[in-house]
Amino acid sequence: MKFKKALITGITGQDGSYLAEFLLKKKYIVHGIKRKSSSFNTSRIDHIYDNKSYKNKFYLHYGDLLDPNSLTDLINKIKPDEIYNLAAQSHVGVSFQLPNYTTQVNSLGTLNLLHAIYDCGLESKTKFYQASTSELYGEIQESRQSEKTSFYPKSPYATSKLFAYWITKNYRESYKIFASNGILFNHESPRRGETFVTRKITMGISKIIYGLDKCLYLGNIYSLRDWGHARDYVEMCWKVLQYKKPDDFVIATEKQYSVKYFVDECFKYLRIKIKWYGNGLKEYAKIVSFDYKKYPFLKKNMIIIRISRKYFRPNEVNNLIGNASKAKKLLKWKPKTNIYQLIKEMMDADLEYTRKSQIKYKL
Ligand code: NAP
Ligand code: F7E
Repeated sequence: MKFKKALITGITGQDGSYLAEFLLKKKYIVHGIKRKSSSFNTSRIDHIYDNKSYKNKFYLHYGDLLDPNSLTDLINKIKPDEIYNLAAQSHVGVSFQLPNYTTQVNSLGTLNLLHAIYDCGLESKTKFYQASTSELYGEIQESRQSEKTSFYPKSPYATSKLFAYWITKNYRESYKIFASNGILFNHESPRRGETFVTRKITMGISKIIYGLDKCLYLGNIYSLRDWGHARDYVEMCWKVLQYKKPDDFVIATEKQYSVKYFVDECFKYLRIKIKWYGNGLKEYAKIVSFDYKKYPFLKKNMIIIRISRKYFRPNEVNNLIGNASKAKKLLKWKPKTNIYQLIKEMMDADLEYTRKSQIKYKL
């Protein structure tokens, strides 16, 4: 039997790790590109690498989206059936500080990959998935954003991804490459980077509960997002490439919540009562009541959340909610995880992680 070969860029990231697991279960041979780093950057995929049943099925290669030679060499050698381009400088806030670098990786990096497919003469063999984003909608032009909604990017990150979206379409039209965009709304998990807001909240609360920190500082808590689970969304990345023709799809839960609501629901799940006071930069939340035996490091009236100017962006995307009707109809999309299940999974994982590191810390 001939197994399909997939090449994943960004395999060491949140989505890359879930996608690798998903494709291996589907009997793919999975190749991943990791970049050179001065310390280990494979913690999200070490369990796959160490799994003996994936021997000769899972390969890691050094490469970088900014090094076209490394991409052409790998694509030529592997001749993948499917490429998933998940690598990116993916932090919107950071993109304001690194606009040039973000543009090189996210825009030119995508072009480098597409052109490598063309250079290797694999236009009719290799399908290409581009990790596009709801950030393209930025200043929203329609109350619910679909594939037909106009884009209005509001950050260097979103602008760089706009180029990547269009160059993917260009290579589809010009060279008949099966190249598709998945326009994914925010998706989170216990593997989410710790500087994205959901993980920052679940990790921050866990540290306070175990006495390793005192207060969590946030930016715009009134920002509204459509949050799904990364595990559900990588299945859709795969489905986008299994569709009968290359196309663009919005993937979203179609439900919207504020950052403040996410915070409130985390505390509700933990059965810790908090109360908000003040407004603007002076808004804060205090602990009102909790189980003293369960949470010995907490104190009544302790200020647990404060707002910091540091986490506001020069240009904010205030309000995103997707319309995923097309994916629902054509790809049979149905989100499996709601926000409460997501919060439970993230809180449980971070409490356990922090409990273990606290023991290590004390030793
Ligand atoms: P992530 O956790 O930040 O992972 C990004 C990955 O890209 C990491 O593996 C990183 O390597 C790699 N990378 C960065 N620069 C690179 C370069 N120059 N060459 C090669 N690899 C490089 O992101 P994610 O949340 O998994 O998101 C996956 C993709 O979907 C990204 O393109 C993101 O922009 C897009 N997206 C994400 C969301 C979301 O809500 N998560 C929504 C829409 C679109 P290191 O591990 O070495 O840093
Ligand atoms: O911010 C607000 C912040 O950084 C969400 C990336 O995966 O999804 C992600 O981009 C909201 C923003 O994600 C803090 O201002 C408040 O309004 O978790 P985030 P993002 O910017 O939506 C899209 C779809 C992608 O494509 C990106 O790759 O939360 N917020 N206080 C905060 N955000 C952060 N990071 N930290 C705060 O303290």
